[in-house]
Amino acid sequence: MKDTLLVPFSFAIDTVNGTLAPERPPVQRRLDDMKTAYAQETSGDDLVYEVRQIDVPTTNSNLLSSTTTLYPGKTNGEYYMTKGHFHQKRDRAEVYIGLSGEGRLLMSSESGEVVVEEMRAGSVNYVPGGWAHRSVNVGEEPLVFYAVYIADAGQDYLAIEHQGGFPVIIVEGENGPEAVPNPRFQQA
Ligand code: S6P
Ligand code: ZN
Repeated sequence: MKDTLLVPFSFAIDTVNGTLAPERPPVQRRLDDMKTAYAQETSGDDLVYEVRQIDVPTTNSNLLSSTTTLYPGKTNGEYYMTKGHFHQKRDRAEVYIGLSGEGRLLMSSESGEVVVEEMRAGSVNYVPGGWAHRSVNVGEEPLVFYAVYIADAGQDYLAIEHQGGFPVIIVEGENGPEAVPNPRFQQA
């Protein structure tokens, strides 16, 4: 079948707050939406992050992209973070481009390997297929980044829930943010 020919388009990103022009409605995640994501159960209506997606058809080898604005804060000593996911189609890769703030990108494979990378304005993180990814705001300002990925990737949040999160969590240590073992993690 012949691919649909899309018309080229452009957006402008506000790199400090992650909003788009033309505007896109944000998906919002509050503590209440992620009660079991943290090592200790949490709740509350505090806004943790917002995602604004530039929609394209999820077929025909398009690239989906979005901004994430992850607010600063902590719950039970853990920095605010995204839920985190594997891609539903495990081999789909993704690129993260840091726009502002300071964060950590937590990546883990299905066999439990872990890699933690830094995120800041100008950072580029490559997430290969097969690696779950979660971003964490370790600074005082919103962490804003742009993500680009193959449009049919999909997000598998359940696999992360089933294994009790990621193998490590990011907490404030004596010398700043540090990764420590997640007491809830169970190798799938
Ligand atoms: C999508 C990409 C990001 C995240 C966003 C929120 O593949 O990795 O756009 O969706 O940062 O994270 P999460 O884990 O709630 O989808
Ligand atoms: Zn992803």
